[in-house]
Amino acid sequence: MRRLNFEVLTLFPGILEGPLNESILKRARDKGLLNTSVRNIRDYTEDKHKTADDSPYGGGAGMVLKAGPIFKAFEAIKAAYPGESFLSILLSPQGRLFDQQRAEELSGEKRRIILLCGHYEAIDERVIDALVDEELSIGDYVLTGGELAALVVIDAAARLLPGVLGDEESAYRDSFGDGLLDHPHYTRPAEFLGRNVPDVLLSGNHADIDRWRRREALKATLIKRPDLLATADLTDEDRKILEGLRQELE
Ligand code: 4GX
Repeated sequence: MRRLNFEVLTLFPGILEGPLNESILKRARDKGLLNTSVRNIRDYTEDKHKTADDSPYGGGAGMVLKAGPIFKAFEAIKAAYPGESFLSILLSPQGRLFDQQRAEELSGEKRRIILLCGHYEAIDERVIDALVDEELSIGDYVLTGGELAALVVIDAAARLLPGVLGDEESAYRDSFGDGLLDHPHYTRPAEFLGRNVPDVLLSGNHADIDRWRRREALKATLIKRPDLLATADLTDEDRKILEGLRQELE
């Protein structure tokens, strides 16, 4: 059985709690497919004020997450799983962009994955040098902390584990698997606000429906995210359809 093990290090464990205890992630945890442990970095401070951050050397505004407590937390994790190996990831806007390919790779990861969440502006560089294997960013924008990014990584990787999605849900697993955007979807009623469901979807002809969906996926990708076509899994037939769509859209 494939299984994912995450250790999350954060100053705000409560941010992770809700999302890990709802819906598909909750079910994956209950089934033993996803194992998550969330540790508070503050528990690894050693002074009486439980100081996790400090002002930056060289001056300037903002606070820097101290190295000491994070080193202690890593030691505690390693001591809790003797003989195991770990992959440590820092969530940061300086990281490589997280994408579906990295999600797929992580979903097959055998090592226990440590997700380090910085709050405040920064983290002491010696943590990155000595403890961090990889920096990942979930996008080119600035969050208040790494916790939401850690949840994104856990969510995207966990849903790719066999058994996490039910049969109904797993049909959607491949919607990005070929690198294309999804085709449009419709459900009852057949007419809504004067707009009709495309006839082909009511036809019962599954070959026609598959062709329509593929064409719509290609069309959506061509219009909304043409950059994805460079790396998408395309057949010769797909390329012909795209040529036709480009003509039509001119
Ligand atoms: N994708 N942030 C991390 C604090 C911080 C700064 C530098 C380590 C180094 C983000 C993102 C993100 C905001 C999380 C700054 N920690 N994380 N935080 N975008 O914006 O992952």
